[in-house]
Amino acid sequence: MPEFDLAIRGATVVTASDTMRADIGIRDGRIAALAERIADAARTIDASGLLALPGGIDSHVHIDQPSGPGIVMADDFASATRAAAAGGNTCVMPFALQPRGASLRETVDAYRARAEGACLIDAAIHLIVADPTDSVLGQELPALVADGYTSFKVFMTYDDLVLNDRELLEVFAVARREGARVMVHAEGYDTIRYLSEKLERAGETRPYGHALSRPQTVEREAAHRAISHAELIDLPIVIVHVSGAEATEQIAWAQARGLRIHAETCPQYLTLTAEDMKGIGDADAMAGAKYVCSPPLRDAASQEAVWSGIRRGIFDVVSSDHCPFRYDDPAGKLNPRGKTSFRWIPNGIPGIETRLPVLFSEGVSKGRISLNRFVALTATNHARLYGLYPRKGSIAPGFDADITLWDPNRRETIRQANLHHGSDYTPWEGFAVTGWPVMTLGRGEVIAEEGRILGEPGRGRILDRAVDPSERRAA
Ligand code: DUC
Ligand code: ZN
Ligand code: ZN
Repeated sequence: MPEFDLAIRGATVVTASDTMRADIGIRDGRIAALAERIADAARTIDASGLLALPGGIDSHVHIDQPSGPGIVMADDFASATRAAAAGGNTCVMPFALQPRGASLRETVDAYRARAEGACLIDAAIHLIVADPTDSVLGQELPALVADGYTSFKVFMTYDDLVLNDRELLEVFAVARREGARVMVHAEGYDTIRYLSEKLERAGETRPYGHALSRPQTVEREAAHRAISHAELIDLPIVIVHVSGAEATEQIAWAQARGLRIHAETCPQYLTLTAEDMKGIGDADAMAGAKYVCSPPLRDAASQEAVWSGIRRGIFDVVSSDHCPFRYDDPAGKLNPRGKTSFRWIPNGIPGIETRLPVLFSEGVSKGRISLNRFVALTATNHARLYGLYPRKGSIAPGFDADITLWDPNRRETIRQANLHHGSDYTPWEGFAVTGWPVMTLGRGEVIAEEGRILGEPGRGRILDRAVDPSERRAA
């Protein structure tokens, strides 16, 4: 009887801290050994010339999420997790969004039921707290945290989601008491409304108006406010999808004060700009809608500021913020109201399958970040921030055998035709990359190889998490 179910031989194993030539022995879906040479296995994969990376963890994705009247998200759990696996990921973290007036418990139960049996890779569910009533704060949230939903997102904008300052403080206080992780969408509601209405009155309704309605001051002010609230409550928070220089500056300032402010950015803020929203050179005046996301894309100077923040350790994670809508679809970007004003174009872009190649190519291949930092930004830190470590996020004995075999030299061009998501476009159409996922293994099973999906839909597990007891403190 061979000692291992599977051996991966000849790869260069990369973790957040080390790079080593080692064989990987896998038993019962877990990494059982890491050694120069391991014993016999029932099956062997020759990975000579490839990197073995911890499978990507994408801790910020939107899947099958309610998106407003008449608007339908382009991915369900099956298509999103297929695309994720093809792009080298082994775990995603989508959001159960509480509609105002609804019970958080019922919301997450219904959302989880849609995920169960549909996912190709593992998933852990965050909550979105949109209606922090007394019973949500006093009963539902503490019980849900105890049940393994240990992270939630709050919004500082959007009619149906915005929390006022008092509500933010109340949610932060519950998170502190329960040891939960809070993610903050930092953009100021009133300023966006003021600017949007002013732009519309002036006839600026193009998709590009979206960028003008949410300048960096809007994100900077909200980031500062969230940081101040977090300081007051003494709660570490994650400021998500940081788009530009000004919010980055606020976070650097907070961290220099010794505050535990974590930060996430996304490949779109490193590679695309607001100019893309003008649809220049495109016969279709609405083409800029493909790039409408929030916070909006910025400029080249901001890209540099965010890269600098990544290099200086200000950012913990790079997520996709995959929020997919179809473009040429009345239930997507080109919905009837969206054609009348940027205000009605659903916010979000697809990126679950392209996150790793884009970041690897622009980061590692271009010499901006090390291989180890890439692993930290795309897997290890996600697991650490959201309670999946030491089950996921590294390659070491005891971890789930979630591994991506990566060709660092492979040149590819990103094409919608080759992607697996439900959207009908990619913002990175024609984008050339160096570095590509060759094979994705989830808990020791090959689930994607060279763009082909091999694993059975429904094999992915919905993961519960536990809080770190040291994070639980009296309010
Ligand atoms: N926030 C997100 O996190 N994703 C898409 C749109 C948004 O506002
Ligand atoms: Zn957001
Ligand atoms: Zn998002």
